[in-house]
Amino acid sequence: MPDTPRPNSLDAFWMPFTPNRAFKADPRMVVRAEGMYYYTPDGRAVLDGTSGLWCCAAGHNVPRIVEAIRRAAGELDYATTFNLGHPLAFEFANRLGQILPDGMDRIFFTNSGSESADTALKIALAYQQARGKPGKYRLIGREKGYHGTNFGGISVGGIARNRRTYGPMLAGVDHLPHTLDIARNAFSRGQPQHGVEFADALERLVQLHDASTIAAVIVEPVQGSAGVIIPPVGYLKRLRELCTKHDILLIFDEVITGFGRLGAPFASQFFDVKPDILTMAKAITNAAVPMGAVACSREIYDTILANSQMPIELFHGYTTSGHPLGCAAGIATLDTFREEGLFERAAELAPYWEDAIHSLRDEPHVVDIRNLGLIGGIELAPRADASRAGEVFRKCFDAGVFIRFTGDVLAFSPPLIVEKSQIDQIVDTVRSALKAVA
Ligand code: PXG
Repeated sequence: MPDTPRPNSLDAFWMPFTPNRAFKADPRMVVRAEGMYYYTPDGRAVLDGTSGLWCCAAGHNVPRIVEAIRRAAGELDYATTFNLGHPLAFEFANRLGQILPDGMDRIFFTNSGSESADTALKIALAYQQARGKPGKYRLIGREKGYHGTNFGGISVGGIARNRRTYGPMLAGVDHLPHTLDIARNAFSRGQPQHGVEFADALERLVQLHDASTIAAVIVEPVQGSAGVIIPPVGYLKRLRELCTKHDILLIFDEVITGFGRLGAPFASQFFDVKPDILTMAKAITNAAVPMGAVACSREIYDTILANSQMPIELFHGYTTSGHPLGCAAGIATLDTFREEGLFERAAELAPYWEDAIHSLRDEPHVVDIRNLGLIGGIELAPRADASRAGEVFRKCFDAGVFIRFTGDVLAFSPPLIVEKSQIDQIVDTVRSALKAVA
């Protein structure tokens, strides 16, 4: 006899990036959220120190966004955007163009950051073909890079455990070195001073492969998933200069840095470095509806359209590209950011956040603290058995604060609506947890 399905059984849902056996033996659940808080089934409030997963930048269940989704769902549940239009998709693309770096206002919609990464890589290749340089096919990523979990993203990505199970992946990929250098840069406040020369590794890849074979370089302006790695002073500018010098496209994966995380709309504006292609997801809808997007320079869009031999210029797209609910949520999210001045708020709070997180410097196990904008990372000394950071995460949750951990790093990205007192609560809770772990 098969098991009778029980609606509350934890067996069927194969949870992503989760130790399923351990979680299901000792689950943590939330059933509701509002503003800065999640609520557990027994009604306990848990302060969200990580915007869900770097995504609820305006806090949870923002009434304006919830209402926009309700309205859209009642009006037009779905329409394909293949050979058919609906106004919200055009409106949202136009609105995104207003906050993106100048001239990067040609927008391709996806449903996630992973799809955005793969879409960006494909557009880069299509562009090189369209301009008569099909030999420029190589894609350059970076060690410790995270560009989602699809095959393009893991190929250019550099997190070993996300790659090793999945075979040879894309051919013609190489990697820049990562920029984490704790020996020289531990406890830097904001951008580390040492490491601009890591960008020069691109020169060596050009010598090895020749620029005539390289289509694009893709990097996260600030690396999140691999454990919060802040670019050294001057590094991104140097990378831009080298890409321009060698006629290589630069792709910024702004899935976590987009939408105010650093106190500017995008990291591109914060660092004053303009990529050719920029990917988004997560906070694009405040994560209330799954969505992603890729912004391209007009040069790229115009070149691909002008040189197409086929009526369809790019053979790529998703059934739910530009979904009405996502677009409605996205427009309401942009309205919320603007009316509540959330990008400015993030910039104002960043120094307080920096002081608060660096106050943990002398706590047990802490080997580095990294921060920029409203991002923070605390690296702990490794331990032979299970990760210390995982234990700190669980202790914090039990004490009413939700944070994120990855390997030995505690990661923080509070909603941009966070209050100073809530920053204090996050830091005090982490402090107690650090003292309590062996
Ligand atoms: N690019 C970057 C830079 C990301 O951070 C993705 C792409 C993929 O997005 P989707 O929507 O396909 O998940 C991400 C996702 C973490 C963590 O450890 C970060 C992400 C995902 C899961 C965990 O902080 N970012």
